[in-house]
Amino acid sequence: MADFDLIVRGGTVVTESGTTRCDVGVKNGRIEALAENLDGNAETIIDATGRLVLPGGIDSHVHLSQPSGPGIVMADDFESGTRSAAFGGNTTVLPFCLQQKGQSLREAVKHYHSEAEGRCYTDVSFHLIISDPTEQVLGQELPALVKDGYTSFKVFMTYEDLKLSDLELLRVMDVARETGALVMVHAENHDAIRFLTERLEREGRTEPRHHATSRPIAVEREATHRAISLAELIDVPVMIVHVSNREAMDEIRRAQGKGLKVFAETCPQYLVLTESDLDGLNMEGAKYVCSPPPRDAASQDACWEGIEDGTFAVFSSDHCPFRYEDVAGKLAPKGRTSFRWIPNGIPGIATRLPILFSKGVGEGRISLQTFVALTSTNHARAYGLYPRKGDIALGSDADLAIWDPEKKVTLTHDLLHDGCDYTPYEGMELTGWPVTTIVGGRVIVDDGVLVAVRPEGVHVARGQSEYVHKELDHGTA
Ligand code: DUC
Ligand code: ZN
Ligand code: ZN
Repeated sequence: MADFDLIVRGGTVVTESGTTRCDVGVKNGRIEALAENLDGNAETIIDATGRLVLPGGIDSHVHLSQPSGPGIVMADDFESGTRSAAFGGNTTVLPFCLQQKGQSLREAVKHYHSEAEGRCYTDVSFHLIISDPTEQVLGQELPALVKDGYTSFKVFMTYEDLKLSDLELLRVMDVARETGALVMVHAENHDAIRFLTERLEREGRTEPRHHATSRPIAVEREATHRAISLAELIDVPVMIVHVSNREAMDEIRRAQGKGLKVFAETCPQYLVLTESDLDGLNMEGAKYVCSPPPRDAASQDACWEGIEDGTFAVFSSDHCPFRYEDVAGKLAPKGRTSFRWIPNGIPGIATRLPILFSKGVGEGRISLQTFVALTSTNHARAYGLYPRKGDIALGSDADLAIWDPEKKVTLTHDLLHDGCDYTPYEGMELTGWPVTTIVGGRVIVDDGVLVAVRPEGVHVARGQSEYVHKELDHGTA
């Protein structure tokens, strides 16, 4: 009988804390041995000479199979979304389970599980989106769901059907404090966006690029400040998601400097896209409509600075895919009448890691260790998956991404294997690519080919976020 199910030989293993030449022995889905020259045989041996062996990417901010308005269909379900995730070097993704107004949270959770069951190539674990914080939800459902391993929830400060009032935000934060959950905040001021949108529409300025005009930096900065202040009142940690610019970062840094448990996420679109991408002729700009919108070159620089100095704990995709050439997607008829009806979100589940690797590690902005922390380990720590995930350590799940650090790739949509029909990053030249993705010891993608026979990823119940009790050393990098 073989000693191991799988051995990855000859690679350079990178974790958040170091880089070593090391073989990895896997048995029953876990890492069972780490040694410079591992004795023993295995059913499968992968030669990783000249390659990097990293903890598989964890993308803690993705949207799959989410309802997105009448007639609109999200481009990825759990099968296509997690398949694409695996092509991009990810082994776990954290999608959202969205409570519709009037719906019980437990019902929503059941529904998303039924959508995901048997369809995931990577492992998954749900966050909750609280849109209707009734007494029943706050008093009973949320505490019970946190106990069951749904230990993080997202709240929105904008969108008609999702936004919570300050009072409701405080109530949800209070439950998070009581239960030890982590609150994720979408920080944009709803009334300000509504006012600006109505004014733009009255002026006939309805093209896709005015999506960005209707959500300027002040809208995000104000809401970020308010979310932090509310969290301070409750004394609860928060994660400000998809931060796009320096002014919002200044709010976050000020809070961090005061010792508040304020954590932050940014995404590839804020590093490599700008508002001018929304200027495309006809409806082309719709391909880049997401919220907050991409800003300008100075904002990109600011976000890079935040990545380098540890202001950002996590780097996620905010994958929220809609097909372009599709009346159920970006070219929905109503979207032609005003930017406000263009489905809001862009794909990025497969491109997150290669973009940060090439532009961050390759161009000398961050170390490999910081790359691993920002794309895997910190997600595991922030969302209660560590040390089962996010590390290459004895006993951890054998979730690995093997990278060819020299591979030159011109991004094209064909490489991504998602349900979308475009990538906002078409034509981008990158160096470094995840060539093999292994989930729980099973090879899922190898050399551009899906080799998994069937989707066998599982839902993972999570423990408490390490960040809830984190002693503040905001240099997470
Ligand atoms: N917020 C997200 O997190 N994703 C897509 C759209 C949005 O507003
Ligand atoms: Zn959001
Ligand atoms: Zn999102």
